Amino acid sequence: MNIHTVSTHPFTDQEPGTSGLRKPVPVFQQPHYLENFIQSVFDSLEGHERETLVLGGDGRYYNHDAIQIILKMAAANGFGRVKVGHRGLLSTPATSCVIHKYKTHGGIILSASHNPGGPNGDFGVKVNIRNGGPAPEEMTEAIYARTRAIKRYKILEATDVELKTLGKAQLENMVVEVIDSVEDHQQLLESLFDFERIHQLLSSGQFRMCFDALHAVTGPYAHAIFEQRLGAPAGTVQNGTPMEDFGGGHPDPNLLYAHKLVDLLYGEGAPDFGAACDGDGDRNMILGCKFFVTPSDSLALLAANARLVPAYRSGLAGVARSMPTSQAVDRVAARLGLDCYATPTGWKFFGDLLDAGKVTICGEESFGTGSNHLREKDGLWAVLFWLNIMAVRQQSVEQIVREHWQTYGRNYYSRHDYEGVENDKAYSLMENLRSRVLTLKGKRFGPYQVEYSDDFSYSDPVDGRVTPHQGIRIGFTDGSRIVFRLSGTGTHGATLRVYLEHYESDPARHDVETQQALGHLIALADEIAQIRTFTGREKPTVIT
Ligand code: VG1
Ligand code: CO
Repeated sequence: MNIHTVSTHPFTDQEPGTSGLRKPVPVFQQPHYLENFIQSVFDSLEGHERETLVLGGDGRYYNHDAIQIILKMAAANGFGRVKVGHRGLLSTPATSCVIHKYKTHGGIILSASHNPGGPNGDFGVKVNIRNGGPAPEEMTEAIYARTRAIKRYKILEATDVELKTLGKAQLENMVVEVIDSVEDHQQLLESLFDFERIHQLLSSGQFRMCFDALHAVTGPYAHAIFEQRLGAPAGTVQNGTPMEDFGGGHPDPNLLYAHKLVDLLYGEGAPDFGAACDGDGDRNMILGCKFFVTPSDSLALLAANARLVPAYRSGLAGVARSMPTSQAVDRVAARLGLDCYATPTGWKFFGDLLDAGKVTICGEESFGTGSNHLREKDGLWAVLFWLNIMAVRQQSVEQIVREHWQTYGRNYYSRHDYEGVENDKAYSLMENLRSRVLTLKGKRFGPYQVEYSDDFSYSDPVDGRVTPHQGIRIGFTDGSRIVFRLSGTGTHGATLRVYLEHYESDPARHDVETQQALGHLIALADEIAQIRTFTGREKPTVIT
């Protein structure tokens, strides 16, 4: 066999963030950069000899080259088999599904998720473990430690593997199996939802839906599921062909970056339902006719309506949200008598709770929801969940949300992002907050009185592991809240995220524009954290 052991030197910047290692493409293209990281991953995946690895990505620029490198490294490192997505495509939830279904040793997802792609865009590598979920902190720390000590990596010298045809090929002693990217995931989704009822809804001619794949990985999945299987007319799926640069856009399903879909849903003759997913298919945005559903409300609503879906007919074990996600789902949990957990940001923290059977549904304010069907968030799952609810309730998105607010009250919610702030300025702002956070309790700011304020520290209820410094939270006596944290997925400078939440029980006050309803809190966030002074910014770059 033609295995080369290549000498290399560590790169100091290979610390995985909230969701894998993310860097601009030219960083990944440096000689040995990807190889060092992958060797460090393999070294941390104990007992992988002769085992199976799942491999795929969201199709962004460098996906193809990276897959060929990883295949040759897997063969040189003794893997028995790699299941690789057709043309190198596998969404994040589909990868999780394949890992779990075939009980493989783990998987690698090539994606920088919602970050833009192309030669000057971002690339990323996410590592998933046996349960199908993202590698937990212990493992990402072990990988990072390896990257700082690495001296050599192993790679096979061979010609590239052809990924355009399904089937098996041999790469020396390792089998490369090119699998259908959609089939396994589609089957799983079909086992959860009432596809017959959704089919009736989508083919009735009375209900119009538009799905925007943003030229990212969900295109093939959405064509197969909505149009071919569920009877929605051709054209329901837009931008359904994955492109290396996502057509020049951000594959980020929010009001700013999915603005074409938003314009359509707010325009003349708008469809009844609109949805979009992100680059790697784990996020979702839900829109009704002239109506936007915040992800936090969506999570609460799915939990409240879960019994309408076959898979969750007998109820939920519990629910979980990331700490900055609004407390709307807590209100549902309280009423239904369910446990509700608050975890740090990032899907890896839900894995233990799901594996232990403590929760069934979980979600994040960042347009991510999922359940115990997988160990990743799942964009299409959320879209199908909404369709299932609408098919049963025969109501519009807006009616369903408004009824929810009547029952539970409304948690006005928004996230303000300050992107590309100079690192030292962002760190100083957080340090300043941290030094004062414990002194804020009891203080009055206009109509608000601080009930609690801390730097969020999470104790995993399953393994007891403590993860400190997960965001500064300031809670007020009326249930309102401000949270500050720095992003762990950006690739240029620092991104400050400010999460704002205000609770309103009175239905007569459920129609205020969100930024207006949060106006006092927005001003207060600046007063407490001195955002303008520290960052030099007058306003956020992105408001979601
Ligand atoms: C962001 C979101 C977080 C999400 C993460 C990965 O992280 O806030 O909720 O889990 O992206 O999502 P951060 O550290 O930048 O706030 V994805 O769709 O990029 O895998
Ligand atoms: Co994503």
